[in-house]
Amino acid sequence: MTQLSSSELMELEQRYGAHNYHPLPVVLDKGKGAKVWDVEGREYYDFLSAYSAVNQGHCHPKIVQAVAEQAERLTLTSRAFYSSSLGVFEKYMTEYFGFDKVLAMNTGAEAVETAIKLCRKWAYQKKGIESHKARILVCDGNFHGRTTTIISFSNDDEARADYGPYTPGFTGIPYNDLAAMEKAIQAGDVAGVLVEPIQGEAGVIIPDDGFLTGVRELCTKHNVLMMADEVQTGIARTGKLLAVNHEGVRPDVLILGKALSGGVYPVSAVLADDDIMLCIRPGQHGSTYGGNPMACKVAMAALDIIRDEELAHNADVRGKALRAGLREIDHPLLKTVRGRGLLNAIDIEPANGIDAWEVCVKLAENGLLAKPTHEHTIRFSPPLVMTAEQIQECIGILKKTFAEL
Ligand code: IF1
Repeated sequence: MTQLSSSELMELEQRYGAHNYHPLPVVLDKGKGAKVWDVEGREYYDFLSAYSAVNQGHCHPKIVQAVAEQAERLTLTSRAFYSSSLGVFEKYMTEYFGFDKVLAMNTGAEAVETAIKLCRKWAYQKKGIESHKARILVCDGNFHGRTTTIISFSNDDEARADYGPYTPGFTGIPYNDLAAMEKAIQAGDVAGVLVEPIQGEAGVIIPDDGFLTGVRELCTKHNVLMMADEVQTGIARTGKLLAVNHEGVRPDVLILGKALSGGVYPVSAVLADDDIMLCIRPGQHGSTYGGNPMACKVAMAALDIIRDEELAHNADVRGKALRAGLREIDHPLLKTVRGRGLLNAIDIEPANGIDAWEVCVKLAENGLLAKPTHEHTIRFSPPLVMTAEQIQECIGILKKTFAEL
């Protein structure tokens, strides 16, 4: 079979695929570590990491090996039967993250849905909230996925318009506002608070120091579940295993996805202690693929790598170097630089017809792939396996690109 060109492949997606995305005009064919190659063989640094799913780098040999071995042995049993992988994975996960129990799903959105269902069960069975009255607090600017319930409590019009009727039971409060959170809790019937430790989609919004500690204290004080969505911030992305670790906070419900599989296979999970997790009983929740043998083996390999290669430490050090390099760029288009670990963003001040999209197109031409989030923000979240030399090379590309703009 002859290899189709980039333009032919883009044409196919345009012609036969739903138009639910607007990708940069780059057609990727291969990946290794922090780099990817397009079908014409051009090399790029990946500064998106599939939205923080590829923290371990592309095609990590240990994950690929786990897939290959398990693919030849057993891929799916469903949860109708036990498997030789699931219990081993569950023990590994609960010890790794320090919770009594884990519930495995596939995508981030499913894990968030799982947390919401778990929270509601707990509200009625343990907290004693009147049936159908439980409310969950969510933050303005949130992004937790794309199911009908999750977009119901989004305030991004693009994500939610014309998908109604919306699921009730969620109350929005400003992000990073503990007073508003306490007031909303005091209004009654609040079962849980769903929070991103750093808001990714909103543009890498980092709350004030003490915010997560404050959420924890309010939740404890009012007997409300703190649910941390670490789908994007977790698994070493921000320089610690979890973003809540920056404040030494332990949520009641921990939601993981994306890099839990190193970008190889969809694996997500919810962790909680017995008092909460055992509120869901047989038949009340699940998924055909959730906790399948491939997922279990892939996730354990992905988490081994995080620990063995000290990727949290690497994210911390490389992130500091990246921000230092970005702050040396003195250019009217570049307004602000922020981030934690390797979850970073810059804000662009559009001028002379050049906006964030155009900056990303130019970066791609110079061999670095990043994507705007919202109109004026560009996220920089490379794989955590970046070496010191590679990050300096990337800073060079960034400097060169701004100099050309
Ligand atoms: C898309 C953003 C990233 C997430 C958090 C749950 C999920 C996500 C905190 C759901 C997913 C994605 C999905 C992707 C774009 C993306 C994203 F720009 F929207 F914000 F990562 F930065 N919780 N995030 O960030 O996980 O069901 O997708 O596995 O195109 O929708 P999922």
